[in-house]
Amino acid sequence: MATEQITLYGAKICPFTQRVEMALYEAKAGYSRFEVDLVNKPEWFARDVNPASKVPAIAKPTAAHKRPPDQPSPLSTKLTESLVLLEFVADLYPNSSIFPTDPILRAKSRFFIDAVTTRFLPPYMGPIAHAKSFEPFWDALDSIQRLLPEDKVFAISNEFTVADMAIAPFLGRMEVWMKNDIGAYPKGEGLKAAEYFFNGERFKRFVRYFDAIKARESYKHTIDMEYLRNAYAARFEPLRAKLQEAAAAQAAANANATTPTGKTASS
Ligand SMILES: N[C@@H](CCC(=O)N[C@@H](CS)C(=O)NCC(=O)O)C(=O)O
Repeated sequence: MATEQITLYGAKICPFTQRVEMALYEAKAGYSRFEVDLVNKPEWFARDVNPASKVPAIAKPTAAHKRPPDQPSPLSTKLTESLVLLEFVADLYPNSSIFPTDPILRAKSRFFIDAVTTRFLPPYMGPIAHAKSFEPFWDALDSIQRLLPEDKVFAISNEFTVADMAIAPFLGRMEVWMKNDIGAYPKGEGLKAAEYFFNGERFKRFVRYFDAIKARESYKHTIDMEYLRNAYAARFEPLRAKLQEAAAAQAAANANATTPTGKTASS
């Protein structure tokens, strides 16, 4: 199959894009990549690539429909949804070992990915985007940690598979916001969280797993920590300032409400 015709439409900020790009890299696929500016998307993107207007998306034109990435043929095949795309890449490259062939390991991969979607992702943005307590997030990490086999390097086996690619980009982004103390939460909370996660007792197995992920070339090649740091700071520092202002205003209002007014010492 002529896979060099694949175009991946993605965005550096987007963890779902990184999932798919890691798979393409691990499978040694030939592909071109088009960076979509999510704030100012090209007018043809929703029309000709993904009606949901989201990245990642893959275009796979036949020779007859081959065009430059910024002029995609409406007639070429378009596929979307990162988890669907992970399986698509695995199907295109059956010898790549990114998706196990053993039925039990395939089922385990799917189970792990389901846990990432249903347990890990829901509380994932709570602390950084909404200044919510870290507790639900720690519990979610714990539930994933319990799935990691003690005697294997990765989530399912010693092979790096789609199961690992499903979670890796989110761990990378978590590392960026924690270690740089970026988030809607009060200053200092990110660093405390980083200390708790990376150096504490509770997540030792998880950290070992994350270290193995970080050693993969496919991970290093598809993540830009500096870019993420700047993008997150631009987005979440103003949010923190706004939340703190609101909290200060509320505290002042509460203080006024409890201060007796109109009373003098002689009255
Ligand atoms: N469920 C989708 C989620 C994709 C998604 O939410 N992508 C975001 C960027 S990370 C997006 O394109 N959002 C549209 C926008 O920002 O306008 C997947 O797994 O591919």
